[in-house]
Amino acid sequence: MNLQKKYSKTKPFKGYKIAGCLHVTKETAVLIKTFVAAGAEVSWSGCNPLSTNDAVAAALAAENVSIFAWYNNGEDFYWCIERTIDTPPHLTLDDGCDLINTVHEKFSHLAKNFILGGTEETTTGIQRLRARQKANKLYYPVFAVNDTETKWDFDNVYGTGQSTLDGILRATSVLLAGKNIVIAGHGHCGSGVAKRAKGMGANTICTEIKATAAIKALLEGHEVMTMDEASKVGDIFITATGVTDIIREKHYLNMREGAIICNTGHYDVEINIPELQKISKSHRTIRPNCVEYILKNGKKIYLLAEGRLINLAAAEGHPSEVMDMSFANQFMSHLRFVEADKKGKKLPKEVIDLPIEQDEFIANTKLESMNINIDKLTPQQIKYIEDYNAGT
Ligand code: RBV
Repeated sequence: MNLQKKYSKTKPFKGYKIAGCLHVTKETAVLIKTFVAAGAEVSWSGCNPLSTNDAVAAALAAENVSIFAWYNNGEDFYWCIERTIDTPPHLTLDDGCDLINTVHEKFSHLAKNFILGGTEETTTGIQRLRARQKANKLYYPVFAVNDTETKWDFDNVYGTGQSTLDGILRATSVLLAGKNIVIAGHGHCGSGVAKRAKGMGANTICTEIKATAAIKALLEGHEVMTMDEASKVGDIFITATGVTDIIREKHYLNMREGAIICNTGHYDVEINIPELQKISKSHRTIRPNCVEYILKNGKKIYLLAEGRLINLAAAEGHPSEVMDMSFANQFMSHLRFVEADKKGKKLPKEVIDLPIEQDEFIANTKLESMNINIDKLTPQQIKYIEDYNAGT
């Protein structure tokens, strides 16, 4: 809101078109309205078939925002994205790389000759972009919004931690206390989910492939084991890895009666659903976002939100108190492209990390908005820090 107020006066985005591909939620609506207030022409699609809040999409459309998104738009998902580039954008804003990929693969002339730059919101998207860069197939500069301190230390940890449990509760209404909750992946997102699940009284079990992440999980008080072992004891399974086939046939066969499975990673690949279907004799929806599978051996397993990100499919995504910092990073990053363009400067065609000054500005603005003061270093303290000879 602070940025919206400030830049609605100067309108730095006047004459620039931004195409966005990010969950259409009430928080995203504030980001879109901020770009519009700052003079941008905006065209938007959702970045997941099950994450659009239709009321928000309708409200944006009523305000003349060009928006192509509705809940459960699976078949038309890429059609929606393509409509946002019918009028070529100067800038792209992604969450999970689907827009950048579409531009690069289908409209490469725009990627090579027209688009100034892009931003990426999420871990999985950054992973994809780094792979694209390594293959020499990245045609314009992209700011790694996900990798800023004011994004991944808050949105990924506390946002995912809370909204994932919120999604599970809305889809199942089960008691979390006393349950064995298995969290696959102990990165920013998985560690946030594990922390919150523990706080709700669950016995938390983490699975990992990275040794240091596994040690962190252990020292946070979680159990660590392989998915082969965890699949025998878990009551609720949550994947947060960004990797495919985390839960597959042999794990379903190990599971307890009534096990609940969901995913909070960006794509719906972490739970192997075709293998679950293959070993099941029937399935039925028993409440919104909760499908009961009856295996051929008679056991029941509950799959939530079709294996798509549970926090956005079954709940409302992360709350505004963390999205404000993520989206301030989005706004400030796009402003960098526009300012560079006005000066005739070109940025390298790479995935670019954002400078610490952006984090500091956003964090200070956030504290100000909460009326919280922090200390400042005294000149003596600065001198001490800079003194390489200071010792015992
Ligand atoms: N995310 N957006 C919301 N309320 O708009 N909630 C979560 C929202 C983003 C978050 O930044 C994360 O990186 C991404 O969704 C995963 O697709």
